[in-house]
Amino acid sequence: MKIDEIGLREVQMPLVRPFETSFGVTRNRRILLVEIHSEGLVGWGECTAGEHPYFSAESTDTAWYVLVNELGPRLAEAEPAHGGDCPKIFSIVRGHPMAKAALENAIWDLEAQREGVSLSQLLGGVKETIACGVSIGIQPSIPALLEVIERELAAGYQRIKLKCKPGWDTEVFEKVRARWPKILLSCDANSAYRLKDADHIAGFDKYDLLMIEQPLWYDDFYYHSILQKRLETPLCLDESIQNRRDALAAIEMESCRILNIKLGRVGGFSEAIAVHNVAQERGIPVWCGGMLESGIGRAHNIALSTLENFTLPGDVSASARYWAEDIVEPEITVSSKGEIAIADVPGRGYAVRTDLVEKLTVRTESMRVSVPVAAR
Ligand code: OSB
Ligand code: MG
Repeated sequence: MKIDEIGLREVQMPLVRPFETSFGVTRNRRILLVEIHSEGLVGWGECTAGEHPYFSAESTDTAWYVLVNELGPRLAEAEPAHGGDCPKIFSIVRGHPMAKAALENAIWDLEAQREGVSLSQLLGGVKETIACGVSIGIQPSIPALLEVIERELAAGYQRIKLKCKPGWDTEVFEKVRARWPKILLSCDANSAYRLKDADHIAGFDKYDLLMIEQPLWYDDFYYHSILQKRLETPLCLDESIQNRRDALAAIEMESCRILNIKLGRVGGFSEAIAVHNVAQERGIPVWCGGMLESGIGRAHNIALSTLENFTLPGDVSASARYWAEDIVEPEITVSSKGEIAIADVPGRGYAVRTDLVEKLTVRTESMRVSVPVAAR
């Protein structure tokens, strides 16, 4: 497709409540959005990099740099026919998967519109509704946490995930299980433990957790495989899995029994589908993770979650959990059964509120096709 313009912008969006993980607190999101104009259509993409390089090596500012100086010009010059062409176009650039995903996903978004099919259909999705869970940040106190869980269960969410870290784990699980013995409950440590904590983590088995997400180092398979042998509870890897090869290594080493797939972390839809497929072939269930996305990234997560092997509820929740006003319409809502219904319309299924986006924008850059990358 002929690309007329690639627009890059940073929007700043305050979260309705702070979100605390083992690596820090997020209050305001600085989100990069890309819009790709082609033959009268506009495809949108969201970069899920954090404000700081704490979840992974990328940040809003590293992504801006690599999008403007490397990825944007290469994509514009290459004129890809399909979203699936993007990984090859970007392959000279090492790393920066969240920056790559923003562009690749915008091309898929564009392609779905051009073909007149929903993004879910274009990806090979098979579901009409997807199952939703929530990720609940570390709270000031256990009573405060119980109140949040109460509210999320009343809203219909099918699975509760608790962020945890040393000092915010067993006592918390104990109180939550005492109140709700039967709910689907999991935890996510974002690499807050070390192998010397194995006995302590084995103590989590008592709480019948659906999974323990990324307890050890962010880039590890080997020590997770040792830990998994000592646990009844399945481990789930998030940070460690950057591509299909990682997924296969983790599965073969028995580092985990469940995979979290995030579009940004794996570099976009092509690699996300590849991870999904290899997990499915090996009988490993997957679910879609979240990165506190705006409605644009969320719409892409929803479409991805319609693939067959997304059999566990994802961290894909309603706009209102994050934003006073989301930048898409309709805003994303979750039914009282904890489901999001897939709209059978061309493209991503949620229109971008361009006036609001404009209001939230703090900087822009236009990457027009002019000089070939090789000649710059
Ligand atoms: O590890 O899944 C994670 C948010 C930011 C960074 C990492 C993670 C998360 C979440 C939130 O758990 C998921 C969401 O609701 O978007
Ligand atoms: Mg996680």
